[in-house]
Amino acid sequence: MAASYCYNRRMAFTNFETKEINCKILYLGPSGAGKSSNLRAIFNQTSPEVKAGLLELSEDGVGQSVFFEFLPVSLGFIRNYHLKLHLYTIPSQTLYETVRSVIMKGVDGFVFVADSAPEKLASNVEELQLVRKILSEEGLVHSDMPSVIQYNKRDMPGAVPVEVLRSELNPSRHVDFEASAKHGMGVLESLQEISAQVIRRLAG
Ligand SMILES: Nc1nc2c(ncn2[C@@H]2O[C@H](COP(=O)(O)OP(=O)(O)OP(=O)(O)O)[C@@H](O)[C@H]2O)c(=O)[nH]1
Ligand SMILES: [Mg+2]
Repeated sequence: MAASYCYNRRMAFTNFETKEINCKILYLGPSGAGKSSNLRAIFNQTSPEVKAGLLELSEDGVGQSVFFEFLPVSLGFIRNYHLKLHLYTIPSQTLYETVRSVIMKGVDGFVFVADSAPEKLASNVEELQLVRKILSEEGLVHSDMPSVIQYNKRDMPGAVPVEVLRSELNPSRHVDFEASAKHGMGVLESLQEISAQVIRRLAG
């Protein structure tokens, strides 16, 4: 039987039979930075037609993510094709390196969620370096990919100034946003931007 789907880095995963274009977007960042809170805020803020359902594979549905979380979001139709975003979070523990490398496969773009707490500055930097290392193992380079850097927990007293976070984490000036995922702020902006970048890549 002839293959009815196609995957390459420019086209995401296109299934010609079901007329779907599936884009995979990862929410990455150090432990506790607010990756799950982003997905939860998207789930809460989008309309029932857009959200398909949040699959949380954590021990008890709250707290530290044990495995991964998955939220499919429909972006509507482009020339008869259903454009779907698949949002994933992965916990940062190295224990799940195998899971992480499987989920990394075929990534179209990512949102790096940084924690604005001063004591998390070093883990943000380390985690971003790790993300770049894993991407390079997949033959990918951060600067060539759709990406957003999100400075989360801006509501916290004592949050590291954005200029400091920017100089530590984003000297190349990828698109970045301030956010407070817990309060749903900056979350949809980050999602819209990463979606727009992925769509531009598909169209280009
Ligand atoms: N003050 C504040 N707290 C936040 C914000 N975002 C997340 N949190 C809190 O930070 C804690 C961790 O948030 P999660 O969303 O579970 O973080 P995570 O990145 O998914 O963590 P792991 O899955 O363990 O890697 C929770 O208690 C959240 O309520 C924020 O914007 N402001
Ligand atoms: Mg989590």
